[in-house]
This record gives sequence, structure tokens and C-alpha cells, in this order.
Amino acid sequence: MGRTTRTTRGVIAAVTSTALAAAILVGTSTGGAEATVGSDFGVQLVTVDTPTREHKEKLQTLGLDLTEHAGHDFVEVVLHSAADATALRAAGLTWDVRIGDLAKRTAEVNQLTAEYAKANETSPLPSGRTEYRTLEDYNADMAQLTAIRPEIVKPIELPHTTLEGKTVHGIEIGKDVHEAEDGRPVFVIMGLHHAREWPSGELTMEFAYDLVSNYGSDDRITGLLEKARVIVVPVTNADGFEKSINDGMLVDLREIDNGDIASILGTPGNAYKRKNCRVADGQEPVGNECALTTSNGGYGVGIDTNRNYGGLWGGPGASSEFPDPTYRGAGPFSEPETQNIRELVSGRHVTTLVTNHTFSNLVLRPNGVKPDTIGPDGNPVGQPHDEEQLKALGAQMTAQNGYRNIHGWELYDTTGTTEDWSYNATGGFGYTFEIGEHEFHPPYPEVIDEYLGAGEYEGKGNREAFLIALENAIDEQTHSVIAGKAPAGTTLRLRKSFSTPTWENSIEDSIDTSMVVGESGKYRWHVNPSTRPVVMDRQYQVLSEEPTRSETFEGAAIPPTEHVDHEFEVTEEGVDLIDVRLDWPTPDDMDLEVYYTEADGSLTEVASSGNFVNEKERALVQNPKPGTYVFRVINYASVSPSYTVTGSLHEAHTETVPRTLVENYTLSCERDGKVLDQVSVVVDRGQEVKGNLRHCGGRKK
Ligand code: 0X9
Ligand code: ZN
Repeated sequence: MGRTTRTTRGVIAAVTSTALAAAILVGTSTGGAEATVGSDFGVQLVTVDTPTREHKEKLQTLGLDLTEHAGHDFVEVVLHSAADATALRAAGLTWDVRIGDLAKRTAEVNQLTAEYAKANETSPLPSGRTEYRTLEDYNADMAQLTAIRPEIVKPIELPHTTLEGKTVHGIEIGKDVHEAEDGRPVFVIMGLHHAREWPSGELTMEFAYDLVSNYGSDDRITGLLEKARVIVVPVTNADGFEKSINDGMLVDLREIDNGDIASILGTPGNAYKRKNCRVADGQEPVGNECALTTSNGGYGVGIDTNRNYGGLWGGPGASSEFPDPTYRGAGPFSEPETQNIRELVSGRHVTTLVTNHTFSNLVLRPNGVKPDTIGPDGNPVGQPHDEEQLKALGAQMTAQNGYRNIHGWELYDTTGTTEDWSYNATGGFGYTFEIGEHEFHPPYPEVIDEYLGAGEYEGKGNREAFLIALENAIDEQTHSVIAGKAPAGTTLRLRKSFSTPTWENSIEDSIDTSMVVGESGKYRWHVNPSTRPVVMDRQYQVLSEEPTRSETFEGAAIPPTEHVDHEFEVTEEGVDLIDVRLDWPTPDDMDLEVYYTEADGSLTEVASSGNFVNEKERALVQNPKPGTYVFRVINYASVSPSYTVTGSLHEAHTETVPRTLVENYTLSCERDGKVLDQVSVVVDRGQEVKGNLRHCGGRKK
């Protein structure tokens, strides 16, 4: 076994008095395997040593392609060029080359998928596929589903063509899908915001196959499609994906890496492209420019579509520099790919949304930045208003796929992501799935396992997680309902305009939706709440200044790479928090981990340092149960000083940023394009209200 992914942030929402400060200079020790630098530089996967938060912060400033495969003291990074290696070295960071010159091994690894496809005419997937789809395959499959079951499948062309002029396709699935909107809630599932994350499109497409082929024969799926409409957009970034998939199939490193760390990656050219085809701000690619600009592994061009959405656009965790891997673009929604999704989501009541990515086995929910981050309104960003429900649904889904159920920020800070906009602007629940454990696009058999579930998750998997997300979309407890009567055939409209805060400004946003009253003259419209989460009250935690008890341990020098443990007893019940601080006199690298001693004597890590700047090292344990805790002090430096480590018990209290607005929709009835009546409607989550339209005219003749 290689290193495993661990969470570095077990605790949340403690507010420090200082806002984010500048990164502190990291140690400059050298060593570790050096990358081969030369003109024949092959794409590499390296493991960069990040013993402290400062190392991670430094690494984040370098504009490199960081993977999410990261742990407490390492981050896996894709080096696309000799310049990338030079940047790492210049920053004083050390690394091990996990896999060098992956290009050479392309053929070797492609074979795994090819072998599977050869040995198996069909797979157990709903479509029976045995290998990755190309862009043409996706479009053909959507056309096929439309052709096979036209009564429940409607093709959708998203409104904006890509920078290369491609149409982005989707399908809408549901009972009577061709009839006018009848007030049913909408579930949206998407893939391939990031070009190289092939399984994210595969699982999205398989879910569509599953729904379509089981409608009418499977009661659960039939019921779901009677109550909801499902919109499937498997390839949101069609330009980028086309480059990635056409430029070579995968490389499986496990074969190469002696079964050590199972990981990624690398084929030549664009196989590991992440972004879209924007060649420079405001410019569209000419001819084959996007595909040809493979310098820096295809990083030479593009905007990160998952940093380009309007919500807090321009904030932490997104780069302002073209062509960094997380370049946010020239402005919020500057890209056709994000405009497409914006218009899709603003034109319906998308009560639940899933955006698929790869990898790391995670289900991520808002928010994208740490709760103690001071947001553009001058208050801590805090927890999402609907944290309890969002977390509960996340837990239901991760019980199916075995992933971790965490906030986006627990991975790393991001702003301008899909669901951080969609949730905060529309109130619809939104999740990012990071599918798969090891790599951006593994051999195809793993895609099958991720969908259907394997091992202890056999028969569950993401299939079941997606079905639960769809069930949530129809659950009235998690959205709102407007009900009433109006003459059959009347068009009802529900609208609202608002400003969505970006990091330094705001953008004009709106929701504009409609439905047609059915024959009965009664309607029930499943909508998102009228007041957006972003203006609702939200909570954050503040610690008592004085500890209720504290204990300090002093230690002498620790030899390099070794550690010393100190035991700290908690006998009190109901403690809110242990604040553990490690201090030493010189600027060396020391690290701190906190463990709980289980009944059998084994240690479970409950916290580690990493979140707090302007502190030497600090770890917080929330709601600690009584027992013996171990403070582990680790020396990463060649010269280690003496140190002190202090554990303090604190009370914490929850503060609330009050709701700033009560927002309403404007509900109107129209006939032949003429507005007959108009009222304002305020409706909260879980609530049903009457739509009091009185002047919608008599019964239709
Ligand atoms: O960085 C991203 O865009 C996502 N990871 S990926 O490796 N697939 O690129 C994670 C974004 C998750 N964060 C939030 N949605 N808050
Ligand atoms: Zn992604």
C-alpha cells in the first residue's frame, strides 16, 4: 500500500481573529528524487512533500496541476513540462517521481481496456458498453435513446455553442416529456466539466440508459419519472473532452508502479487536458488551434469551467492568471459552457443537481471556502443555511458508494464552482461527485464498478446514490410548493431577479420559469424557495477566549523525521473543543497530529494541524468524547529545537449572520402572451403556499 488519502481538516468553523494572511515561506531543504529535465520531458505524476500548511499554500501559488489526491503531508501533482519541475525546485519543494515519462507506457496501459472489451462483448452496465465513449458516441447514444423511447426522451440543445462551434447536447427524460411543463421538479445530472475526467460522462450517460430502459418495468424508476423530469448533460465541456479522448487512451500506473500507489496518468498531448478551448481571454480558437496548443500538456489554453460560475467568482481557490490550471476566466460566466448550465438551471426549478467529476471518492457539498473565511459581505462565510439537510442527503448517498461526505472546502478552497453558484443562487441542492479512487480515467472495468458498486457496495454504488439524489429532487421537504387553481391551459410564470455576489462585486441573475395548468384546473408547482440561501441566516462558531482547562508539555529536540507522543486526558463530558497548539522558537518545520486512543489501544487520528495561519501549528478537535488523546509532535527539519505543546479545553458558541432579505417571486398568469394577473409569493423550504391569482380569466373554451 502506498500513502492513503487522509483528511487534513477534521474541524470546521472556528473563527480566528485574523483573516487569511500571506503564505509563510517554506523550508528550502532539497532532496527527494529529481525530475529528469530535458527536451523529451514526459508527463509525470509526482508526490510533493507538504509537511505543513505553508508548503501546501506555497505549492498552490505555483500554477501547477494539482490533483485531489492529497493527504496530510503530500499532494500529487501532474508535471507537464520541465518548467513545472523547475518551478517546484525553485520554490524549495521536494518530491518523489511516482511515474515518469508516462507517454512511453501509453500502449501498455491502453491494453487493459482493450483486453476487457475484447473478452467481453457487453458489460453489466445499463448500456452494455465495454470502453470509453468518444464525443460522437455520446451524441449518438443520446440520439439512440431519443429514438428508442421518444415518449419519455426529448433531445435538448444547449443554447450556446462551444468556442469551436460545437453544439452541447443533453436529453430530458420523464413521463409525457413532450407536453408542456406541468410543475414537476427537475433533477439535473452532468459530466465532464473537466475534459480528462472521462468516467464523469460515462456514469452520467449510464444513469440515463438506466432510467430510460427501466421506465415502465421498474416501479421505482417509473414512479420517479412520473414525478420528476431528469435532465442529463454528459459532456458539458465538449471541446475539451474531444481533445482529451481523441488524444490517446489511459495509462494505468498500478501496473507500472509495482502496486504501490495506485494512480494516474499521462498520455501525450491533450489526454490530461482539464479546461475548455479558450486560447486567450476574449478570443476563440482558430482552426485546430486548441488541439495543437499542447504545450504544457494542453494547459497552454483554457479556462477552468469549474471556476467560471458566478457564485463568489474571483475569490480564493481560483487563479486570476491565464493559463493556470484553475484559471477562472475574464469574468463570471464568460464561457459558453457555464452560460449553458446557468440558463438551464435558471429556466427551471432544479431542486437537486449532481455534477460529476473524478477522482478521490468524495461527495462534496457547498460551501467551497472555509467557514471562517470572511466573505465579500464582511461576515464569515459560515455554514450553508441548509447544512443539516445537505449533509443528511450527502450521508445517504455516501452510504451507497462508500465515499466521504464532506464540504467542498474540506478538499481545498474553491470559488466559482457549479453548485456553489446553483445552490446559493437558486436554493436547489447541489453536489459534486468525485468518482473513483485513483485516477482521472482508469481502465474501463473500474467505471463499471463505480456505477454498479463493488465489494461491500455491490448492488449500490453511484447508481443508487444518483437514484437517491433524484428521490430528493421530488421530496417536498427539501423544496417548496405553490398550489392553486387556474383555468386549464393558462400559462403560469414565476420570476425573480436578484444580484449574485461575486468576490468583489455582483452580477445580475434571474430565475424565469413557466408551467401550463392542466385539464383539472388545479396546479401544484414544485419550486425552489423564494429566498436564496445566500441571503438567509447562516451559522458559524466562535470559541470562548478563556480555556476551561489547559495543560502544557515541554519537549526537547526530536531527531529528524521522528516524533514524540504526549498523552492528554479528557475526563469532562460535553466539552466543545480541544485546541492544541505547538510552538517552538525557530522557523523549522514541525508538525502536529492528534489521535484518540480506542478501547483496544489503537489510535484514530482526529485532527492535524494545517488550517490556521499565523499560528505555529494548531489542531482542533470538535466535541471530543472523554478519553486519552495523543498529541504527536513530528520533526520534519534537519535541526530540531525544543518545543511546547498545549492542549486547552474550550467552550464554543454558535453565532448567526442574520438573514438580510426576504425574497419573493412574482407569479403571473398569462394567456396568449397577455398578463392577466400578477401576485408576489414568498415560500420557504419545506413549505406549501397558495398561489392567489384571481383574475386569470374564465375556463378555456
Ligand atoms: O477542483 C475542482 O474543480 C474539483 N476537483 S477536480 O479534481 N475534479 O477538478 C473540486 C471542486 C469541488 N469544490 C466545490 N464544488 N466547492
Ligand atoms: Zn473535475
